[in-house]
Amino acid sequence: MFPNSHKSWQRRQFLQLSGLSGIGLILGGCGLVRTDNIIGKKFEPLNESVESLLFNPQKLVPEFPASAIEPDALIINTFDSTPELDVKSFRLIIDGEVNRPLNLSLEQIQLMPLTVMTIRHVCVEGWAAIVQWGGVRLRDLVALAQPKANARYIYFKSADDYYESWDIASALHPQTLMAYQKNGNPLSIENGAPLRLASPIKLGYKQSKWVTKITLVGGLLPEKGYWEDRGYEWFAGL
Ligand SMILES: Nc1nc2c(c(=O)[nH]1)N[C@H]1C(S)=C(S)[C@@H](COP(=O)(O)O)O[C@H]1N2
Ligand SMILES: [Mo]
Repeated sequence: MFPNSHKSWQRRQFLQLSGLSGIGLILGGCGLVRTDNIIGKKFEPLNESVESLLFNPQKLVPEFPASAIEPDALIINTFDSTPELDVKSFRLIIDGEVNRPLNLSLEQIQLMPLTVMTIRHVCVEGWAAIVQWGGVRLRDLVALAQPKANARYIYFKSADDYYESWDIASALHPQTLMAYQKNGNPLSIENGAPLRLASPIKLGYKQSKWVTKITLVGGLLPEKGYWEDRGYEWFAGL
C-alpha cells in the first residue's frame, strides 16, 4: 500500500536530524569530512542525492592565507544597474522542492554558523582576485528548509533580474557560501549586499549577487542563467 513507507520513515529521521542545531553537529568540523568515498572517483554531481550530499561533505578546495588577499583586485562586474536593498525589510525566500519553505531575515541568517574562507574569484572575462568571504554555508540553509529527495538543481533569483541555476552537489559543497562579508567587512552594495553566492568551485558569473530567492527543483528549466541563456557554459566549474 505504501511502498516507500520504510524509506520515508528513514527520511523523517534524517530530516529531524537536520534541524539547525543538528546540522551544526553533523557538519561542524573539517575533521568530519569523509574523503574515502571521494578520492579516486570521478565527480558525478548529477547522480548524487541531496541526502547523501548532506551526510558526506565533498572534498575541500585548498584556501589561501589571509595575507594573500588582494584588496583591490575584485572588479565590480554587474550586467545592469545596482539594486539597493533595504537590509531591515530584506527577506531570503527558500522554496520549491522543500518540506519547510523559509522566509528569513538577514538577522536570522547571521545567527547561523559563520564560515570565513579566502579563495580565488575567477571571472570568465580574464581576471581573477583572491578574496576573503564570510557567510553562511548554503548547505546549512538548504538543510534547514528540509529538501525533498527529488531536488537536483537550485535556482537563485537576484534583485537586479539576474538569475542562475546550479547542480545540487556544487550548491551543497561546504565552501559554497551565501556571503555577507568581504575581506573582513560587511559586503558592499556593489559586491552584492546583503547576500551573495561565493564559492571556489565555480566561475564568477555563477556567483549571484543580491540573492533574494533560492528555489530547489527536480529538473532544469529552459532558462538556466542570465549568461548561460546568452551562450555561456552552464556548469562553469573551476
Ligand atoms: N546579480 C548579479 N550577480 C552577478 C553579476 C551580475 O551582473 N548580477 N555578475 C557576475 C559576474 S560576471 C561576476 S565576475 C561577479 C563579480 O562580482 P563582484 O562585482 O562582486 O566583483 O558577480 C557575478 N554575479
Ligand atoms: Mo564575471
